Amino acid sequence: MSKVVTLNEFIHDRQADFPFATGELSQLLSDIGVASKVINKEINKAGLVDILGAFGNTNVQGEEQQKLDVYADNQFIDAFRNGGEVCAIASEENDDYLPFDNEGSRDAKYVVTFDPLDGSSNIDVNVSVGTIFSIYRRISTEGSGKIEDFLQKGTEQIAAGYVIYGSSTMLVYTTGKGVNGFTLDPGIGEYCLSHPDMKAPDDGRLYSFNEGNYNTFSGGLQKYCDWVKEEDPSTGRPYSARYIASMVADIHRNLIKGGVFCYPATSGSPDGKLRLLYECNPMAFIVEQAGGIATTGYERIMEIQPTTLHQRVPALMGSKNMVGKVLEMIEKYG
Ligand code: P6P
Repeated sequence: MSKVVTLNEFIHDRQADFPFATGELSQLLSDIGVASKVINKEINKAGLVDILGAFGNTNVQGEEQQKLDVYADNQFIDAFRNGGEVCAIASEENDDYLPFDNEGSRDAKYVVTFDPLDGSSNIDVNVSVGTIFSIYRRISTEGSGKIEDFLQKGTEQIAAGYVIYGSSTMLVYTTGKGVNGFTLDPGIGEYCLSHPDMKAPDDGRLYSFNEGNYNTFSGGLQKYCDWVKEEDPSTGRPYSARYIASMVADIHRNLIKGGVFCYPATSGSPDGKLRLLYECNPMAFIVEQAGGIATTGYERIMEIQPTTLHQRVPALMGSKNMVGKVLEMIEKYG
């Protein structure tokens, strides 16, 4: 039986990947792991404890805040503030970024953007939800973090990852040297390396589109959604629709089995629904590091210059050849 490698052991072993590494990033990744384990416990008992139901507030997106959203947000904020590696955070649940002015954090070298609990409307129907995070090196030179620290292109990410709270709880991350997945072993309370060097298959048969928006898709996307339904055994068609309205779960499945995820501009979300800083960029970093493509349909997601914290972009990402086919249809039909 091969030796179990825990997340902390792996992070520590890979520290040498970073020239002049002084351990801060390792500590930060470890802090994220600990916070996610605390949140996982609450998610697993959500049906039992009266913490379901909307918190009553609405977040900057105008979405009702589920109590677990707020709980998860607070857990990560406390972990980052107390960990001493982060000088500021930006989160889906907070209208503005949050600078840390406590002694140990004010001069820290990293900022983190995160969605503490993506897909949280799925919690009370027991569908997988996720945490998504991006880590950047600050560019401001003194004091607490500043807005410019967050408005960096996705190509500047030092690390990115997600936690999927599903049939098992997994933490998947990249530091730009491949993607590795760790499954939480509840028996020992440790994330253990279960998916080393994850690679997205170049091809697949799963497509993740909310076809309820079909009528407002661009011509190219409508053509693709028609194309996947045609009978053609030589290309494995018809494909299978797999969409559970939880970005982390949909993309995680597609990374493993091969597939394409798309949340384009729609009449309800003319710029797309998903947020650039803490959903699309981190997931794009992971997908690209796993050998896939992550685009808006017109440009590489990680090349977009952010202008605001909560800006939305269209998202098309997954297996290289499947995304390529969608791009071909967009090129031809708009
Ligand atoms: P729709 C969840 O609310 C989320 O932000 C993503 O996780 C998911 O992919 C998308 O929205 C689902 O949106 O409009 O299809 O329900």
